[in-house]
Amino acid sequence: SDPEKRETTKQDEGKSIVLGFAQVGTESSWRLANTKSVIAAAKEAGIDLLYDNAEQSQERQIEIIRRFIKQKVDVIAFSPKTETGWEEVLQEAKEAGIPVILSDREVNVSDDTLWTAYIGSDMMDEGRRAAHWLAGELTGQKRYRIVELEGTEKSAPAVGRKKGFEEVIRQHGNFEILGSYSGDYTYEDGKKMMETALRQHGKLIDVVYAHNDDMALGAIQAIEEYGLHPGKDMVIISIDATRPAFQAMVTGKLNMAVECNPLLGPQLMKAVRDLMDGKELPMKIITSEGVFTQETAKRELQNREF
Ligand code: GYE
Repeated sequence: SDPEKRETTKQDEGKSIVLGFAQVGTESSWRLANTKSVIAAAKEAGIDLLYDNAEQSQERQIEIIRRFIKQKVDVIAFSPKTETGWEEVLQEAKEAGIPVILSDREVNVSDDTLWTAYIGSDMMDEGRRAAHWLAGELTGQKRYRIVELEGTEKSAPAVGRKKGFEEVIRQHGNFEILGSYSGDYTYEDGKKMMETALRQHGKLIDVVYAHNDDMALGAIQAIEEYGLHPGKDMVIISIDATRPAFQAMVTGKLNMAVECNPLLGPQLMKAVRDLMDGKELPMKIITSEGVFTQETAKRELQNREF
């Protein structure tokens, strides 16, 4: 491109870019790794980061975004707690001319021009991958009964991971979902939901599908307290594949984890810079991910960065 014709950017003027990041909470290992990644990447990229945490309250998250708009940050990024309820505040950002990047969770708004780009995983595909693994593993005449531990109600990962999983499970005749429970991606919620599931269904449960590692680990604890062996008496699968999940696979208590990469900081900073340079961003920047089992966990554990 012709450097003469390029508009002067903030960087040319020696001013640094200001990014407002409204984190959703501190609910999981995934989230902690994500926060670290964003903070480190901003520092590395020389981007001024205004960071705040909504601690699982959508109201607070909206307040934080409103404050960023008032402060006239250059770009806003956030991980929307739920898919819905964002129209108003996103409209305010748009009117203020501040582009918004969705980090790891998508929104459901009628007007797609209210956000600029989504950086994160394909949640439906994660659910599908969990189900494909199950279907390959549990074959034969037996009917397998599944308990599903869902993440935050109406959050994009909970919606996608449920939909993708059920889509594939339905194609196989030997599975049945006994019950679905809903928690906030925390260890404590996972444990409580599993205690309820065990009270209702006891030994009938063959499989526990948790929408994230922390809930799976809580469920593992509940199953052990109930006197059963997670990973043997019941197949336990989860999503994220963080270090604690790898450890649980190594000790044989977790059977499989679908990877969801939280280290989105570098991609986010690149997107912010590109935006500030006047480049057009792709609407969706999707991370590519793997699936891990007890066989591969041991070798991979040492390489695990989150
Ligand atoms: O899987 C879960 C977390 O939005 C992708 O939120 C993220 C999810 C992640 O708390 O552990």
